[in-house]
Amino acid sequence: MTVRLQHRSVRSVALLATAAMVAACGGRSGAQAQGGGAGKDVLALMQTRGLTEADVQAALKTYTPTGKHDEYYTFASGGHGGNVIVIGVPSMRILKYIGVFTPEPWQGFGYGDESGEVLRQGFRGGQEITWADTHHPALSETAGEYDGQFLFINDKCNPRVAVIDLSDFVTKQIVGSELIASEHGATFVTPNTDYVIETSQYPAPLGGVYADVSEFDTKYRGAMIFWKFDRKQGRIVPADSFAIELPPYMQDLADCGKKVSDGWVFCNSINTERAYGGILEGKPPLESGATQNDMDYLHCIPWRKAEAVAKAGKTETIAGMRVIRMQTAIDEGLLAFVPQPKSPHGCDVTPDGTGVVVGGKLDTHTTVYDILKIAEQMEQKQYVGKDPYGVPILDFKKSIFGQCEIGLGPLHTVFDDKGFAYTSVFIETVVAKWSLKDLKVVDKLDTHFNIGHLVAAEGDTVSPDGKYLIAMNKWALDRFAPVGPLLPQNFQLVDISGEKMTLLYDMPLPLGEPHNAQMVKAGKLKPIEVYKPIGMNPYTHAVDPNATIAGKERIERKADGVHVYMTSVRSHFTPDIVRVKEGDRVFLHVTNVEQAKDATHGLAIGGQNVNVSLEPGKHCNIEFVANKAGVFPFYCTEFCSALHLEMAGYLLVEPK
Ligand code: CUK
Ligand code: CUA
Repeated sequence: MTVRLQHRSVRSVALLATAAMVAACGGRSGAQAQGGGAGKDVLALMQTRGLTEADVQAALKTYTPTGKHDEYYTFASGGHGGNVIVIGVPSMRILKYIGVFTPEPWQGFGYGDESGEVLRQGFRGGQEITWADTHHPALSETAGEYDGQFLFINDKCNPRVAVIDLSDFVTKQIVGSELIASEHGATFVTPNTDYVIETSQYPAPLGGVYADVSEFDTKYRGAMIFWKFDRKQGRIVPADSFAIELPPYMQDLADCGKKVSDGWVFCNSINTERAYGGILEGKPPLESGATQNDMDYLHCIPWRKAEAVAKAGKTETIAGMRVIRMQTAIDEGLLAFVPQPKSPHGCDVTPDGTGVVVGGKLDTHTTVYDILKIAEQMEQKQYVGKDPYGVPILDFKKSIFGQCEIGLGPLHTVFDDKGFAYTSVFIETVVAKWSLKDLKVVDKLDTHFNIGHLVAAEGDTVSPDGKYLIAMNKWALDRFAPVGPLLPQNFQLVDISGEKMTLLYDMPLPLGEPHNAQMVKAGKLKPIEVYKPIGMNPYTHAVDPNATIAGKERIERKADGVHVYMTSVRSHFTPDIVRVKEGDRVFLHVTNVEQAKDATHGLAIGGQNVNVSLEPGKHCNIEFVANKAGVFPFYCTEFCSALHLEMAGYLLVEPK
């Protein structure tokens, strides 16, 4: 296909290209003259490749020359890939995959050392689980601003929450409670990251016990868990965490109040009909049972009050979790509902903290709830009714700012620095930009194709940046070269700095449906370059008691097995011959004694499913049973030096 450019357009492109070349040359002598020639080359290139002026502008806005870093990090959930993907913006270059709930071979995550312990923390009821359906990553916040220290992410399928330390981009902890059987409204943090919120989705009897689904109304329940976060330790403290029991609706998404609404948390819900399917038992399918009501309920919870109630001991312990029972929550004024139109989705608090925006999958509006009005009515107990469980209901009209007529199927909303909101509209497949002041749509941008979440630069904090937005679309259909029936997802980078949104870049994401992401200023993160001092264990944040000092390498036979104290340095392991007997338990205490930034080694042992990553200064403890006699070469997996292939040794397992 040839693209014919209008004369005027050709000239302006030439000018644009020239300007870009001149700028790129940094005004060095001769740049002007070179620029003219380059402009002509650029034009020829455009014509050969069939690029428009808009294409070139988009390219210039995203292209990041070698050696230049991106302005933002985006942390995207890997969906049912169970991991986190780190992406640079505006280049949309993938910077890292972080293994979270799923083993990640490149990082040696889950292949023999303590990282396996982290994965094991996430097993449920003795069941080994090595995948997850990650949905909503949340960056830690201080006073409602991202502080660049931690990232949390949830698993919808096996209700769990993971803690990732952004000093080394490593998953440090997984917590889960058998109080609930699935979740969705996670992870969302309070403005100072006191708590990480996790809310159930599909109701089930609390605590993992059995009750037939016919007892749905009486025995099935939902719950919101408040995981206490200890920032100093960088860990969630389950013993200090608590939950609130909720009616058996499908609690969906949550968000915490901020500024004027600090101390509140909101959660939308679906299926207040309490349908539970039963197609072969003569009942309507779940989806039609769950869409009978015109209104579901926004859950409004003053969490600071709830925290005080939990501290006062008005809880019952279920599956090891302190639970504020539903009746206590009602009696203490911890829970009220406001009606929400038609299969609501999304729950996003505005940057100033006065409103919470909710979409509706079968609605054409976004509704902006007025948090202060809600708080006031709850304070004065101005209720218009009760749900079947006695939870008070507020008047819809008296609880909202208003509604924005937006298009069919609004989902999620993020914000910019100029008072605009951006909502993903699923059925219409657009991003709708609308004014928070007068609730009017000012622009729409087509996405390719089914948009789910969207993320804007610092777009869910108290001070969004504007600039960039990524539409996270499910299934790319025709945007990329075909790769078989399972389609990649499509992240579309959008420039939101001007009045009109402009599409800049399509990035295929060959992983699970990614749901949500967070976009943070790159400068806020201060990752370490090497582990210091030598012998640091990333999982204890301390020099490991078994750290091996260069020159003190040794092999010791102890009561529990053979302990090998090993070091790695370019280009050898010491010791490089390890002799054990068939059936021995083997402990490898390996320290990478290097401190140069790129001196990473890996240690892989044939036949043992052992593969660890040894970043400079890192120590790890590997444990396995040598249950098969034979000769097992081990070697370094990182091309660390010219003699990397020679960085190897033998594990000799002598027959009994
Ligand atoms: S849900 Cu995925 S598009 Cu899990 Cu946040 Cu709305
Ligand atoms: Cu060390 Cu290759």
